[in-house]
Amino acid sequence: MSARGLFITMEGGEGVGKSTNLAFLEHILKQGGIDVVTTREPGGTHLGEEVRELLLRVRGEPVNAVAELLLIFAARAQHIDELIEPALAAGKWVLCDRFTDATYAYQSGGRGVARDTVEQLEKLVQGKLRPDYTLLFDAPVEVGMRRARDRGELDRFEQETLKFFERVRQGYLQQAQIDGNRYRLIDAGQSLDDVQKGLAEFGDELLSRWAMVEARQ
Ligand code: Z5A
Repeated sequence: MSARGLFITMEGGEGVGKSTNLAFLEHILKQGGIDVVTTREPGGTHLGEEVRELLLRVRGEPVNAVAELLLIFAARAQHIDELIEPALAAGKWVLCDRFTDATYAYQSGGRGVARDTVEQLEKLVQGKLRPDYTLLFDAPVEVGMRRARDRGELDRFEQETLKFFERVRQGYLQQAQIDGNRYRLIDAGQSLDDVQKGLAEFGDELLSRWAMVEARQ
């Protein structure tokens, strides 16, 4: 029987390089012989991708912060049940572009929803499921905003203000302090080469630890 897979999440403000580096880490792990599933939030399932479209679309009316929060957790419940848990149980590793740390950072830090409300939904929807590792890509807000804007049209979140993204950044850094062991803080303001050198070391470290776990099975 294979061991339960690892659940690794990539987090950070917009444009910090999560998606680019998720693909890079996936490549390293696959080369190391790991069966990897990549996914994202909101999204990852048909239902989740439909919710993502609802959340990101630019709308004429303001979106209530609790409505936004509940949509995010609705998509997450489906994602866990349909994709994340079955993959982990089958010994696959799941690399996820954003997860609940994003909810603490955006909905609590950014929008001002009480932390306690997010905690309650986290317990309800996830039970004991938490990421094994979280890579937090941190860069000055202007850096990420510039990279996102260089890509063209902005979605509903990307149209937020500098102040909003400053609160999001602080929300993430606060998360990393609360649960320090799980996080790897990555300076995403460095060149992509330097970011990926650090990421390659992290990948090698995980692969050696995994080899020990497998040897014990
Ligand atoms: N959201 C939420 O509010 N609550 C939640 O619980 C969850 C999500 C789960 C969609 O997420 C929105 O959902 C998100 C928050 C909300 N909105 N925001 N903002 P998303 O992950 O799709 O959105 P995103 O942050 O806008 O993703 P992104 O813009 O695709 O950013 P990224 O993945 O971090 O960056 P990237 O695409 O890898 O890189 C951006 C560009 O920079 C690209 O051209 C790269 O080649 C370049 N890049 C990357 N790294 C470097 C370095 N180091 N140097 C130079 N250039 C670089």
